[in-house]
Amino acid sequence: MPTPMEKWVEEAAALTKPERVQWCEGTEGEHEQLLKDMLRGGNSLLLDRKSFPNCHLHRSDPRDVARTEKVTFICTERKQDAGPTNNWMAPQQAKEMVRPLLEGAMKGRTMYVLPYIMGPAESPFARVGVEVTDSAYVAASMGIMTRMGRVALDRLGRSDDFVPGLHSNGDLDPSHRYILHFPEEKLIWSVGSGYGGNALLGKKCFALRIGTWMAREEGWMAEHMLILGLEDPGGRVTYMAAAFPSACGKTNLAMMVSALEDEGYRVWTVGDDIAWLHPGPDGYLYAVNPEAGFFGVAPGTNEHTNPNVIEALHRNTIFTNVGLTPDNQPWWEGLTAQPPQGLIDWKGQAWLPENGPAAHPNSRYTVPARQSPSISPRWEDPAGVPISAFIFGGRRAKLEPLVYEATSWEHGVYSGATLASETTAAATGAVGVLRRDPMAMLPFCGYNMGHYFSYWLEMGRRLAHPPRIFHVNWFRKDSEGRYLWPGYGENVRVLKWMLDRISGAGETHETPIGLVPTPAALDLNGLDISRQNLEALLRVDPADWSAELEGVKEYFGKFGDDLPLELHSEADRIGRRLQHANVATGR
Ligand code: OXD
Ligand code: MN
Repeated sequence: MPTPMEKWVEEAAALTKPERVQWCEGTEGEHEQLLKDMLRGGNSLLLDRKSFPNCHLHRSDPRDVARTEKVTFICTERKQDAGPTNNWMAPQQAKEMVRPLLEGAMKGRTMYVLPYIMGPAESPFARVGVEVTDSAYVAASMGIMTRMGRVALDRLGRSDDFVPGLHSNGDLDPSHRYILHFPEEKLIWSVGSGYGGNALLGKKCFALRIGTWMAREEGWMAEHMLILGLEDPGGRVTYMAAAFPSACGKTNLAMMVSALEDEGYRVWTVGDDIAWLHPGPDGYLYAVNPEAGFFGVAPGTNEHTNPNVIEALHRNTIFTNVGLTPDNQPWWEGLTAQPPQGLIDWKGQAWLPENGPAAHPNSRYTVPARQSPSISPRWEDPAGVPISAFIFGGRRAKLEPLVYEATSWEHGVYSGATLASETTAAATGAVGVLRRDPMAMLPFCGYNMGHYFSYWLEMGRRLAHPPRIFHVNWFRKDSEGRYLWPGYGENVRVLKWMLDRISGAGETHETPIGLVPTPAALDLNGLDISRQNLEALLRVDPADWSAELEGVKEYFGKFGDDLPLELHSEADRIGRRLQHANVATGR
């Protein structure tokens, strides 16, 4: 008797008609073979064996370089369950529309069957998925990003508790591209894109979109959050999880080399993109990282911004859409101050600066997490790590102070729900436009976001020790457009203030939007920052915030009755405080 997984794979093969089917076991030899298949595909090459052993460069179709939110759908029976922030189609209609694109799509190709686990293999919080794909690049990447192969089959046995995902590159024509989620039956279909976020189905599709749905049904949380441990001079490690929109520095923060290392503050990486959080019997939330690798943005990464990842990605790494030096090493903007001579660009052409950057702005590295020198000894702890703080952050040139703390769980949920950020290259569309990205989950929440806010509020009530909630902005600029805060390893100074707050210390100044540190409460030892810049960084301008509040209220209108009343009350409370402050400053 075939297992439920075997049965599903047979059906997928009957639909897509591959020439051959390869079940992946997850061995090293097999990984090598997948990389060879990828090389045979013609869009990949082996990098310099000496300086980058076992590293590959993959060039994708130039029309397929980022997540495509316009063709990403949540397919639920009722439109309201997908909510106003998701594209919606009824499941039947979606399947009828997309099935013809999958029929025979794998003719002449190999179907790789990738059973995988999201989460540490031994963890009660881990879940099994299976992806079938006709892309060797996807198969090799899934081998890095998940626990893939026999380990998943052993965990699953004959159970039907797995999330199936059908992926085909199709013809890569953007007009034939669909990323469909069927949360009611926990199924994923993705066709027409080989890009990571669209094609590595364990990541955004399962761990977030289907994950949020499962989490609400089962009483846990699936979030777009890094997880880090901050070690203090006494050796105690406090864990924090942070949600920033795509390409806003989650990986760099999670892997930071602390500027306060001499004082004994050190950062340990548990995860860089996704957190699955479960309430523990002691009333704390426990986080596991469902992934096994980092799929990070390359441009801007260097010895200063992320020395740990630079060390990690010198072996066993797949680079996607980066530039290439004449001696076969990867290169991207920001890696070195000057581009080397004789560069090949991400499309495989001799690089001409007038044609744009050598590396695509959303070019990536895919690297095993265990290779980071900063990897936490607890990153695979089956029980997860207890979370003491949630941090929300966006990319805002103006308005948002460097950091503030919410005064209550409800206020913290409000600060997450109103998160806004300037858009980046991680998704197709204009870059640098301000958009609301609640909890950094706008592209990833698998159900009605209004209901998701309610669920957040409910979790706060359920937890005896909910994490404290903070909001950060590393990206505030002065009137000349220069960043006010140095960022990267210096961000530990802000984390240290959070640690002080968690332990009941850390001086604050109360503002209408929350608790901002007094300048003296930040450890600025050894940092050259002017008093003026510091004040500008911590400033809360009541008039600017009043304008922001109008934008928030308009945004809230989008959710109608699905928006929890608590969030309206928070907006009113902040409005009243801003009014007082405006009167006090005579505006
Ligand atoms: C990612 C993203 O790749 O958020 O992590 O786009
Ligand atoms: Mn992400």
